[in-house]
Amino acid sequence: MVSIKNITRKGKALILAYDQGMEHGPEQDFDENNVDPKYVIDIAKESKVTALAVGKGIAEKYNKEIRKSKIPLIVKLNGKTSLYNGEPVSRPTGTVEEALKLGAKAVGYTIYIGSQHESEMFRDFSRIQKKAHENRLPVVLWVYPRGKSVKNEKSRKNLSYASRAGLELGADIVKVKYNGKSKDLEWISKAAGKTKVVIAGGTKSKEKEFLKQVKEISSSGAIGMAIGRNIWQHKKPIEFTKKVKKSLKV
Ligand code: FBP
Repeated sequence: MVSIKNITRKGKALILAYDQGMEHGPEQDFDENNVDPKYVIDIAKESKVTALAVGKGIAEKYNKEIRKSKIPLIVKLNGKTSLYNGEPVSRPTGTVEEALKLGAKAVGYTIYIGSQHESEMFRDFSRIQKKAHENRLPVVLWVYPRGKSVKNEKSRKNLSYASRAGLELGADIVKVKYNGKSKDLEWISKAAGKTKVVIAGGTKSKEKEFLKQVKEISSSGAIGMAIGRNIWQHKKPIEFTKKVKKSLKV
């Protein structure tokens, strides 16, 4: 089995996610500070998260800064923009060989289960997963139920379907959303079997509410979280990340 120890600490994970420039666009998520990848790499470094997830372009252009930070790198190998309006689909934008050259300790990939394009995404992902494992690289799979046929993206049924699909597709870690119900998360984590579960952060919420959720998540079967906006949109990201780490026991 491929080990996830390079992107976790004591079996726990706090991944700093920074692929929103592609997924949502700079106008929606960024300000004068966090539009600069260097600002976010510095947060990763100062707050000692267990890994930083970025797309190939940022991993390439900021490779010197990322390597200097010593934060384990996860290179996302697919992505799409929010300008696209059809049934959700995300196709490869990079390869495992490129990720290895950039010094990646894992690769990341997004799949929308339930989309009409699900089978294409499975086919693309199976090639990436195979290549990554041949090179002992773990795979983190963002699995989001989405598309015309998905009525509720955050139902227990669909979230556990996502975590289970991640296990069956060969992901080492699945990243899924939290629906606010810890009992559901216990089931979702169980459905993932030996594949570990991390939870996405979501849109920026009030600090107190967010930290309460982090506590629930850490005691409901997930090994941690992959957070973006709630950290790098925070006015004091390093102090805030310390609190998150404490609750996650990272
Ligand atoms: P956040 O913590 O900012 O929600 O990031 C998690 C994440 O999975 C990102 O990696 C990704 O860009 C984004 O959410 C996708 O969000 P969605 O497709 O739901 O808009």
